[in-house]
Amino acid sequence: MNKSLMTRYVLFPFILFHAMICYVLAETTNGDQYEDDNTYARAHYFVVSSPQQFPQSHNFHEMADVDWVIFHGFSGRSYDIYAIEPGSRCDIALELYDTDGCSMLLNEPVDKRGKGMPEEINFYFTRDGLYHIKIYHSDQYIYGEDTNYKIDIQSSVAPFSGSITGLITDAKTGVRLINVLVSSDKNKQCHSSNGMYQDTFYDDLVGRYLMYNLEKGTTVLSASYQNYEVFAASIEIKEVETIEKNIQLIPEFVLDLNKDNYIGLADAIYGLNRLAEHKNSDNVLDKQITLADVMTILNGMCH
Ligand SMILES: [Ca+2]
Ligand SMILES: [Ca+2]
Ligand SMILES: [Ca+2]
Ligand SMILES: [Ca+2]
Repeated sequence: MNKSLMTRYVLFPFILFHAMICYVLAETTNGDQYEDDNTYARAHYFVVSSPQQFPQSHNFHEMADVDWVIFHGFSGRSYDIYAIEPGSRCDIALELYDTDGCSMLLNEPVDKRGKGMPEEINFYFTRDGLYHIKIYHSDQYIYGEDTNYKIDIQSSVAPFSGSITGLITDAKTGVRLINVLVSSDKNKQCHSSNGMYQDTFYDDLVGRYLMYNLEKGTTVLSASYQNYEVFAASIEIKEVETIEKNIQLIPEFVLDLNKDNYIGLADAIYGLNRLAEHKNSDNVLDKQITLADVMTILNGMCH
């Protein structure tokens, strides 16, 4: 075997294997995807009772790491908050806070079990609002490997009306859009959040809308915003469930590539022709036309 073959068949798998080991180790000691969430205003939003919302995976990556999660709780409903699937070194403590993020709703933290064991809170709300969960290790000096856990929140099985929630973003830039009017054909209305809730700014609320107390059945949901195409979709509302529907609004005119005051297939074809003329260069002369623009137009037509 010559030297280059040696490199290919022996050295390369060896390097790959070590890279994988390093990756796995780094994964367990890096902050989870919701960091930095060490204060209640940095909490991430959990959609309760949605089939699309999976338990959120967290860990304690550094000494005294604290994780916060927020969710909408409705009056007259009971909620189960679970910290599950803890790693072998993970001893979870849970606290539940009121809508102000500062007043604890329980007399003491919930920490009934030890390492590698789940914890849970059951709570009945008498007021609608945004509630806060604080999660931390019962021993602040333990962190890193095997301190992973998941958070799940479920509402009790009693029948209640459905909700729709989601993020509203600019289809071209992905930026979250605030104060977008969302309405249903059953006379419900709401606006996407500007992030403010009870005098506190929450990053993760920006662009989120929530429409609740919806009747079972088909609802036509629409969203409109200045300088954007009107969005409309038919949604099947079920009891008990929260439907997650993210809305991507298409900027008007920006995508009217052939300038005929209408966005449609002609613009997609125009865009593709221009890209072909310029050998698929991303920057077409006076205006930037990209393949992403063409995809956005085609996507918009599919809705
Ligand atoms: Ca964490
Ligand atoms: Ca944290
Ligand atoms: Ca515990
Ligand atoms: Ca056009």
